[in-house]
Amino acid sequence: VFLNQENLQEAVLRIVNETPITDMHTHLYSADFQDLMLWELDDLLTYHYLISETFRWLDMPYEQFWQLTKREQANLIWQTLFVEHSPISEAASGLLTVLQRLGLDTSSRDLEALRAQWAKQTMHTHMDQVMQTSGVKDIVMTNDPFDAVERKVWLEGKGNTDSRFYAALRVDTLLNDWPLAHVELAKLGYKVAAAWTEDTKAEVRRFLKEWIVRMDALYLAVSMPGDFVYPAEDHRSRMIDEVMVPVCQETGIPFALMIGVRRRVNPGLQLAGDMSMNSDVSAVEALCRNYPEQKFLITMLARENQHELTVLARKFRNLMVFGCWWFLHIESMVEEMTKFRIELLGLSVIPQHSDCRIFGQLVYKWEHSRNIIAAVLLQKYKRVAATGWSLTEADIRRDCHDLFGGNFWRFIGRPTPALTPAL
Ligand code: RAT
Ligand code: ZN
Repeated sequence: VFLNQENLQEAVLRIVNETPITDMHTHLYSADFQDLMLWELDDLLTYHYLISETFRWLDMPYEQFWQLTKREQANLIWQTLFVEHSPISEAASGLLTVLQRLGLDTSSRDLEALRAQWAKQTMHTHMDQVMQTSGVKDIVMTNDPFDAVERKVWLEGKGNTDSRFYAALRVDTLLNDWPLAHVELAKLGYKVAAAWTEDTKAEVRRFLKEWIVRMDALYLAVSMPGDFVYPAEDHRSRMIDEVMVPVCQETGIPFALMIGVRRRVNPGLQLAGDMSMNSDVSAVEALCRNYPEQKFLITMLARENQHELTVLARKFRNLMVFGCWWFLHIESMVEEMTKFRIELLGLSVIPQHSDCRIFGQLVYKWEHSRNIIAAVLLQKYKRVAATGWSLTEADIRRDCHDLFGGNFWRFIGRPTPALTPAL
């Protein structure tokens, strides 16, 4: 069946909404991780994106806020961002999208009433409903073996019991805080020292390989400051060249770099105190050129870097651009970035990841982004249809499958899980 200008819109919107999503970078956890798995209404309200927005209006000293209980913080955030002002920012309106889609009464501004409605769910019914509503089928976590709470779960042989969740091995400590990393590794029984010796390198490689296997990690991941330079005569370059890339090659997994964060520009805000900064795209260029057999998943935080990064992906097939990260995960930026990425790369991108920290956020982050992606696709399809090119529903289905998961699984060299049983 060929689509025409009239029925194209209906078909694109329907198919985009039906396509199962792989969320390739989140901070969500499966139930195996117990207290790390955040899903309550107060968790949603105390999201660090909302905390920094709330402080725009508060006179309260930062320390006083952090001394409040989570419930008290949530009350304050609700009062400030939802009662005293209209909740129209991306993060605040997103919370309302979550409440609405989960069937809560958003016309009431009574937080206690909303809490009472929320309490009718259990964690497990909530997880199922959120995945159903958001269309997310597969969730990639962020897993850090330097986190003692998380490490315990993996060492008990748990962590991989829910097949909807996948691991990504986070290596920030090794790259960005070697003084801490070598001490921690020694405590864990690896024979490493501060000095960059052959023994130390071999032991860090052993550590990474053991954790990749234990987690069945899909990729290595790190977030880097904008002043990350590569190649350089420094710890990061040595760690990448002599430890991380060799381990990725040996185990056959990609390396994900999220570049352009300046941590704690305002330490008083804690997790909410990080800033974005411009990066040097030539670091990614050098990595892709030096290691043509190594796959790199790359996202950057500065809007200023996006176009150059997208052009770079035209030059290197081992570079996959992904997501609109953090401060770019807003309506205007998602639209702009999705458009020029598709204009420059066609369908060979991963347009979005959620970066969710609280489970219910999957609902809003994906609904907001999916609508924008659908609108961009529709515009592009209309243009080719106007030339007389015939488009079928199967074409659109294939394209959406690629954008919302297929490209990710193909790039990392694994079959798309959602399709495996049917094939
Ligand atoms: O988006 C976020 O929640 C940030 O705080 C970071 O976690 C960032 O996404 C990262 O993975 O470093
Ligand atoms: Zn993240």
